[in-house]
Amino acid sequence: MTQFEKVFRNSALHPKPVGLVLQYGTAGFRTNAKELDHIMFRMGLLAVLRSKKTKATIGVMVTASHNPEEDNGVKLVDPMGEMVTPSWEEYSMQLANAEQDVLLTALKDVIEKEAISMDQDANIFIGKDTRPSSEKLSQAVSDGVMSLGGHVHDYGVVTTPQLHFMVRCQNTQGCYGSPTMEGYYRKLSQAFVQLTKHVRQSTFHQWVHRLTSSKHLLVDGANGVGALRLRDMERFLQNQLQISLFNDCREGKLNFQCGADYVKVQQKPPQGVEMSVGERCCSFDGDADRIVYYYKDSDGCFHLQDGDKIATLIGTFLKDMLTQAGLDLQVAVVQTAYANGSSTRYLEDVLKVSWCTTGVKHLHHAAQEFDIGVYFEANGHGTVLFSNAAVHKIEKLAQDSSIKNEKKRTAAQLLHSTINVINQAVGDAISDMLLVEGVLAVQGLSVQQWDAIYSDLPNRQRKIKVADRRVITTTDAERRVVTPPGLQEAVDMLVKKYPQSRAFVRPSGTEDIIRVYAEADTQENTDALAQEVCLAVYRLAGGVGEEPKPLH
Ligand code: 16G
Ligand code: MG
Repeated sequence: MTQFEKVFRNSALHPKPVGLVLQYGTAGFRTNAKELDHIMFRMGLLAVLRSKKTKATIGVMVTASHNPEEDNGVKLVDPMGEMVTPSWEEYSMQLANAEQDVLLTALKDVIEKEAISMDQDANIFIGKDTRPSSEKLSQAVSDGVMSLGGHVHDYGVVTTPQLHFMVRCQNTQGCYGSPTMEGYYRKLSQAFVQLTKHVRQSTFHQWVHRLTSSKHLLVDGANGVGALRLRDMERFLQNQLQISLFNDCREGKLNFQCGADYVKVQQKPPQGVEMSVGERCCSFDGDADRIVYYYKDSDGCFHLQDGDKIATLIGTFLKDMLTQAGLDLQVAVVQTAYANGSSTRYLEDVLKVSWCTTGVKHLHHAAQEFDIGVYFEANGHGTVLFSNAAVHKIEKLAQDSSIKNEKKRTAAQLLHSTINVINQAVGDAISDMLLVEGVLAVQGLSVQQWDAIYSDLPNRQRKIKVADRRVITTTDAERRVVTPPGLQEAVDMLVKKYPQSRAFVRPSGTEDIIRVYAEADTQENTDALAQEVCLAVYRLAGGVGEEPKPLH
């Protein structure tokens, strides 16, 4: 039987419902798990082609992140651990949506367009989250890979960033680390222990003072894979961090009233976490590639420390360390239009700020432009990228035993530990958490002091249904509308009415709606602005259903 005959035969075991069309969204296919069996098989096929094309290991992660438990999805991982290149998203849709009888034609078309040598070996790493449907769906990915003669290494239940890490380790022949779970835990925790070692040297008194409180962290695992894998990691952390883990999969439902998305969107603490006043808490999302921090003050008020606050903490720390180490490297923070205006104002005074379109793949790409690129979406997706030249300079300085200036030597070593604690393949809740904890400890900052670096402007996000969301096109990192005519002018007029205000409008990449964002000096003004912008969208971009109403 030829390879293609085998694919044809096996594809019948994972049939596509006739007429079903699915889109590769901002971060892969994602929908109700019942609709995904054929998609998984076909993504297995595509991963084999991508592996043959790049002559490298490719990853396939089965997860629907923060979506409800009954959904599922799939993300493809490119050789350096980044998300699959956008030109292949097209192919994934071609394969996903080909009816059963033309699947082979669609497959051969990709092979031809990309001039893929089918004699080349293919190696695929597979991971999955904790959803009940993930087991069967990841088996469908394996079937797809093996039908086309690829080798499978199944990592089982892992976080999305762990799978990205494995792919990067494998394709750098171990330079980035060892492609095993133990390799991941050891690399990150050793770097974290190194980071916190400097606390004792540099700020001994503060360290003693905070000995009990500063090491303690409450973690909401969203009842997902992040909780399981963080448990596994604890023993590697040598008591340098004491974790109280909640929503750890034992009772609650995945992402239900908990997790990073719930906390960010609802702006309130998750269910199931017992927070005391001033205690540092964080929430992961369902596949642990997002993190947000928060705490409760003595008046019982909830304070959210989202991706912007994390970027600010890390960006300014890196800048300080570079100055102390005397290294001439540029640090930039990449933000999207959702970044709170206060964070931008604060950051622009201290380092370079760059803008890009929503979605991790865009931020990652933009951050690669700099010696050190810190990127975070407000929703908690983010990481830090170091160019090869930056890694080289930092490593050289950290190992230079001739440096007599202790401050300089410590700064170089802290930078070196930062490189190793952060997962540069992709935003990683566990790795981001370790870096935040390390930076807070080194700088002797409490969660309140970190929060006080700047105060967020009140903000509001709304959704509007229109007949066709493609009528709205944007420019300038989605901060300005191009079409329909008149809409941007209307937004400009409205923004002028309120102090410190800003608003923008963009079509969602994950839902069939238009998103509206507004911020201003007070919550009242913010809500009034958001309402007026919603009305402008409704009137000028073909709103459907009832006119948007004020929220309160
Ligand atoms: C996806 C993206 C996230 C982005 C969001 C925007 C990844 C891994 N995830 O969840 O980065 O913020 O989409 O959704 O890229 P929207 O287009 O519906 O606003
Ligand atoms: Mg996620």
